[in-house]
Amino acid sequence: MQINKIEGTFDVKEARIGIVISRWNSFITERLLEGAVDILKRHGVDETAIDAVYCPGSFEIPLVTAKLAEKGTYDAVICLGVVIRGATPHFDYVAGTASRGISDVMLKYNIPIGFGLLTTDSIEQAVERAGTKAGNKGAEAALTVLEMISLNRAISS
Ligand code: INI
Repeated sequence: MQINKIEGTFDVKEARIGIVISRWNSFITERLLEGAVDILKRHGVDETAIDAVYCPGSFEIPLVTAKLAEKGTYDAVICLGVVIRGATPHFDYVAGTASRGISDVMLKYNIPIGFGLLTTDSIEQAVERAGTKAGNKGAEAALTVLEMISLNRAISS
């Protein structure tokens, strides 16, 4: 085929990454952070180029993400949070507001954002997605932003 195929790689050396991490369910969000940082470092991102900013809960993630994005100094932001469904509609408000807010920031500031927000029915499901039998959602989000940084650069070049 003669088409021009443009795609990202995971080979992103020079990149400044902001990570927004919620303290709510911190025993799980800290595992997501470990997964994300591990992937970034193993793909050549310098530890000193990674800033982790802590916020109270997932509801606050969009505001902190917007603050980082508007600085214009980060190539991407990774959002890490865990919202576990309880018996009340509170879950839907927190998870829905956080998810929509994160994607709003991505489009408003035109910056790749890794969506590492776990929304699960139980703590067990969250643990499974934070470095045990179902992988690590923080690591997945980090891989995604590496590809998106590379893709953005390829499209712009
Ligand atoms: N925040 C979370 O990140 N996860 C949750 O599971 C959660 N629950 O269940 O309530 C949660 N609530 C706090 C919320 O994000 C805000 O910090 C709080 O409402 C203050 O604005």
